[in-house]
Amino acid sequence: MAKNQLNIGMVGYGFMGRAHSNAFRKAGNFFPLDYDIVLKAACARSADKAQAFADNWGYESIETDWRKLIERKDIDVIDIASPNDTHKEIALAAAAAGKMILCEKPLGRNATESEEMVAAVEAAGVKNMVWYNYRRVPAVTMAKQLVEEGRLGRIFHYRAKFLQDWTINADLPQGGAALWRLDVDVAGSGVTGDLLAHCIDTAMWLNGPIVEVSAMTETFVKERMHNLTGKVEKVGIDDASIFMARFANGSLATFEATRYARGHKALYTLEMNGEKASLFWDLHDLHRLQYFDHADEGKLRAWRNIHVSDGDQPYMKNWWVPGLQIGYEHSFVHQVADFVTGLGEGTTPSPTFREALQTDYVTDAVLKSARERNWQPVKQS
Ligand code: SOE
Repeated sequence: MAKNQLNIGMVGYGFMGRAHSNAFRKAGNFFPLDYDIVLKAACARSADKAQAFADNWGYESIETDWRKLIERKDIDVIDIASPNDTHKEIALAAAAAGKMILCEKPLGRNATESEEMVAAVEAAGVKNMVWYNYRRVPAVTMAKQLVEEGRLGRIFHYRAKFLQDWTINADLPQGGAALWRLDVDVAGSGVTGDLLAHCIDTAMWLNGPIVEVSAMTETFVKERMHNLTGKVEKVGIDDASIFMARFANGSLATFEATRYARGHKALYTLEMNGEKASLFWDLHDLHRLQYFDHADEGKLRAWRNIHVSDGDQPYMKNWWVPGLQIGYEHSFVHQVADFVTGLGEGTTPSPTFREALQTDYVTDAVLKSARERNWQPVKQS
């Protein structure tokens, strides 16, 4: 029987445009979906760049103005994979046109923008989801299952880090296509919105709401040449951000992100310590979940190093034979598969814009706490 088509209109052609496009192409090969995903159009301001991207990934057509893309009747889903300063305007227009929307993280540059985006999709009643992809790394999804099964018991501690080292060079410019993450007007913030947002999303998914934070941030390189103006300009982003937090369930947390941890490229780690058990995950070893269960027999009690690659572990029955692992890009494939499966079943895909807004409430509170050097309550959505 012919399947319905789900036509994708992609805005953006960078790192995330590639990650999402790869996921759209692969999801139907590995997961039984009710829809055929069609890469209908790719949009970028430069026709050459849009065409090269479309040719590489198999998009049928291109647009050079996202407004035109949104007007097209043959587009069902607008995927926003362009820099953060474009998210709100595109999302508002796409919602008004009745399109489903997938948006790269963080949702807005700040919670005020995100609130408008949530109001727009909820008023329009359109499906919406934010690409917090790490939830769908099988080992992380399995951590969620273990927590939900009550295996950790009462949670005492949550600990997360996201460490990189790619901006240490003071001669690195800010701004422009490759370096907009360093330009505060485009990005909204530095590592708080870029890296800690991932840690916070996973943390609240696993351990519930964060209610208060106390933070410090630092900008180590204060001025950088701006690629668009050609002038040396003040750097407005946070290069490093560290905060303590209290969760609604009473557990205590520490979070750290930096782009100045020499030797670390994308070291995202998380750990939870509960009354009965603990777990630990490391993005550099992403198929493994470390698990310690105090109920194990004393003389054999130890951290288990679980290679999450078996058919009864999350997502893995759709991939290879047991023992063969998958990687970073598959977390995006899983997100597409879950989104499309949700459409068939009429369920709400997660994380929604509203859930991502809650992450932005935390990052806003972190930045405010760092500015004011005090504890900040976190607004609840
Ligand atoms: C930044 O270097 C970055 O690419 C983030 O923007 C992504 O969200 C993160 O997953 C990896 O690091």
